Amino acid sequence: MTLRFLHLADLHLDSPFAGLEQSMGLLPPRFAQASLAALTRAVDFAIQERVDAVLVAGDLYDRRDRSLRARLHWLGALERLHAAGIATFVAHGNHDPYEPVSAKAWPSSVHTFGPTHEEKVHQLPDGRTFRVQGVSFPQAAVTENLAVQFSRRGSEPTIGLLHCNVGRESGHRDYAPCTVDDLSAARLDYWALGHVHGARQYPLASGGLAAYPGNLQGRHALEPGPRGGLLVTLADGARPIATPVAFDTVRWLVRDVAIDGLTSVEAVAQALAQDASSVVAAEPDPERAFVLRFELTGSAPIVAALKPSVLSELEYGLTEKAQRFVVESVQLRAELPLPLDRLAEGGGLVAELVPWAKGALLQPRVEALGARTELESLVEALGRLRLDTEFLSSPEVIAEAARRAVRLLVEDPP
Ligand SMILES: [Mn+2]
Repeated sequence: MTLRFLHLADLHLDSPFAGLEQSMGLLPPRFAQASLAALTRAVDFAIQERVDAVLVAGDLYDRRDRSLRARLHWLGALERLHAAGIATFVAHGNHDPYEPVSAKAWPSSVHTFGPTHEEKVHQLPDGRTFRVQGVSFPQAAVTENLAVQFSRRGSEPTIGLLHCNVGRESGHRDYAPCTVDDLSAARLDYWALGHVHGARQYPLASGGLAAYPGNLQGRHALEPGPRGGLLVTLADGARPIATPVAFDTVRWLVRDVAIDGLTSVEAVAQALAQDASSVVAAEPDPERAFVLRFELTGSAPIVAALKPSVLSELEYGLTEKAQRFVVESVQLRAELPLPLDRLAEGGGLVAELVPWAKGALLQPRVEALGARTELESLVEALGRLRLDTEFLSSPEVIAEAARRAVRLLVEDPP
């Protein structure tokens, strides 16, 4: 017997984009409606693929007040699935803790898990049967391990639906913490997880699979790249297969643009416009738009002209004309070049420091600084400059110290 599910989590419906508040008025409506449009795409996919069920592992809504627009859009999605004969299973998370009233308007094909763990045995029209266990967050902050409440109760394929933090991932609130071993011990076939916004898959020692699909639609620059759900196939005697499917209608990307060799702000603007065009041109889906964060890298004298106000102008200039992309920000990571070789000609301490400075500036990882003798001579050189050397505990710190030492020498030669 084979079953196919669409697994979604962290829809955060009607979530505003972070970092675009200033330019929201300039944006085409698709940017403000991205999270809702992504849900529409997920439902289109579920219907087209004729999946056996849709599993939703919490954080349907972004805010506790559950905007009416989000609720109506969610209801519309459920009604379409219902009309297509597809059951939906829902467990709530920390952004949308369980409220009995919320599910009242939903169609009868929606199975909502309450704040007490339970199992639902579900039979499809053709007689195939599977079990879904789940539990919803009763309030936002759940500190107990909910995974230990789950365990296999029958031979039918069994799925666990849970919003939780596996392995206590940092960057996410440590709610319903549990371990991969806890998940394996329950001997379920598949764990449909929610909470962690990056996609993760954990093959379990029990033979099962636990997975986070990641969120349905990226919401800021730290959620870049494709976002969507998992198409899960459960077949007898095999580990489940979970295949990512992108549903995001607006994709966040962080773009590195090297400005070495560019000699004017206009040239920088052109480089950014060109990079944005290449992103759009490489996207096969004409409906997908982008939010870009540019990071200017490299080393060029033009850095001196790239003041914060100029960076904002670059940002707005690009966004104004955009239909398929907008710019969240233009960030300066590039450095002013230092006249190192000329400095070295002078000999003495400066010449001694130049190779270090080059290493620090040209090799960000500073592998060259790992060698012991070189390290000692740098510390000695810095000591002669009367810089505090006690804190030189890592290659990165040494690189930064070398950079400062060189700046000092440039500004105030010995
Ligand atoms: Mn979430």
